[in-house]
Amino acid sequence: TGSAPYAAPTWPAAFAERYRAAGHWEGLTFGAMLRGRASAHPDRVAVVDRAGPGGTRRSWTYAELDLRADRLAAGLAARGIGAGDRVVVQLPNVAEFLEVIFALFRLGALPVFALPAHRESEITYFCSFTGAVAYVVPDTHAGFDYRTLGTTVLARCPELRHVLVAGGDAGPFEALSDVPAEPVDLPDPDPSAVAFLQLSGGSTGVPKLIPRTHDDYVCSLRGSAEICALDEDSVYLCVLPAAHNFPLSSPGSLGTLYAGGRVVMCPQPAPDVAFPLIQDEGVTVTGLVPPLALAWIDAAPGSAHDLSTLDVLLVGGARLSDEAARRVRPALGCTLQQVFGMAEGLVCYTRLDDDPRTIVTTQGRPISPDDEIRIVDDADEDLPVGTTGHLLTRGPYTIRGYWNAPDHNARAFTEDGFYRTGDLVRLTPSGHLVVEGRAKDQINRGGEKIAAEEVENHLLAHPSVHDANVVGEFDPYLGERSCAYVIRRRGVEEVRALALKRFVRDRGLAAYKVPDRIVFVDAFPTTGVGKISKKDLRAESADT
Ligand code: J2J
Repeated sequence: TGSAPYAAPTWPAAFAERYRAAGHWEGLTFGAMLRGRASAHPDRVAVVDRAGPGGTRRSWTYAELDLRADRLAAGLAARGIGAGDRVVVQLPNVAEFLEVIFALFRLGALPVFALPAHRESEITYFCSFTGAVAYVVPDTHAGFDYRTLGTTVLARCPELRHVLVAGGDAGPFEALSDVPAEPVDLPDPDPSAVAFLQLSGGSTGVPKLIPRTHDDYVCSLRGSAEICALDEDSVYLCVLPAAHNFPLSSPGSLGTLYAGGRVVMCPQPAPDVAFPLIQDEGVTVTGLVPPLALAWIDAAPGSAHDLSTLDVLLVGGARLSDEAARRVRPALGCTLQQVFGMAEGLVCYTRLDDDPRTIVTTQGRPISPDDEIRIVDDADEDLPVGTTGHLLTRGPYTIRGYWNAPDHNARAFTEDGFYRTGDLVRLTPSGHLVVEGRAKDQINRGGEKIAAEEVENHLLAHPSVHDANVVGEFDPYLGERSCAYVIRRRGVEEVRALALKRFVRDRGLAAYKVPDRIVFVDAFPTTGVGKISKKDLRAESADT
């Protein structure tokens, strides 16, 4: 089928050999992984959600999920979707999310993971940049009609042939539930091939896409499942958007399936939705970003729900304060596990048996002994242990380059293949990492990443905007929120903050990227060499 040529830098042969020899790459595809679990324990429940008619409970066994993936793969194949094709998947936390991605894995087609919050700007970019042939959406979710988005995107992306709708009313499009067909024989894809494209938090004008292979991702799942002590009795609550790397793989829904456990899809992260699910489904483990962890800590003591099955709460995506970390066990009665990860690869966990101080004050240590860590200064020189510097990393599940982005790759990776994370960290004597800050031009809004440049470009499109700079500023709940400093253009009608926010939103940008605050200024502070100083802007915002 019509897969456009694409380039994803990969591991040099010597590294690939080493990773295979060490057993990091086991040659297992996602499709074969599910098949194996389904034949070992067909009747165990794989996934549960609340997306049945009228919000009722649904539950699929491993055998059912496996068969559904086969049937959907056959139906997609009949529509001309095949190996190498890209398919943008934008689903909320419903069981179909797993059905769709495993069907695509079986075909060797590449899911391109979008978040439910993404809108026209992001989705048309993903579709056109990847040359996607299909786009999978819910009918409606959280009050938004994805079919209208489907219509817009279809009109703007000539290579897109199918919009498939999961849910009650497909509108002008085909219902996902009408696609499945009698299973057909499909060759198992090459485990070293790219399996999907994950989204990068980004620090540039457009989001970068992350090519992950079966081999490298399964390595991360296996390590995560082990470190988080998952087994067949584990029940993982998927609270964060299912496609995000954290709830997908750390250990996430895929790590849970790897371990033969049960995934429970949580439609909303609020305690009044999640707590009843924990009680009714006997949830043992889940993962949250810090602001949600705080909301749960506050809600748990007064809650009528029994949370006693919960053993482990993973918190990551943004820095958890020591103070909040200390409150997890008293409030929720479970072990805190800090996780510092990235969609590009490297994931660090505190270990369940680490001493309480390490659990509260560090962001853990890498999954694999073959994760290589360097902490360097601005000139890429290694710093003494304990000194804060730029984190560089390389390893069996960390990418060697973004998808189709040679110029950016030259900056984002060292010549010998280390990924420049953009994080400022230090190493404790025990080998744990502490995240001290960030050097990348990104805002971490409670775990949701915003590339400053992407938002600046949208602001600059307004006729009354002369120049714009977006920086992060302190927020007591989110940790960080976004603030846009804007210089207005002279001689044209003055734009106000509210109108400018609406302008950005109307350009089809995800709501979390719309600046929380807009400040109009006459000039930006500059550095000695005349470059705009974001550091000074951040300091300025702290004073206002
Ligand atoms: C400080 N900053 C953190 C932490 C991520 C597991 C968990 C999280 C992600 C994720 C992930 C942090 N303290 N505990 O993919 O598998 C910031 C860093 C990092 C960036 C990556 C996973 N945990 N961060 O958050 O790709 O700046 O992945 O480089 O969205 O989040 O963002 P993302």
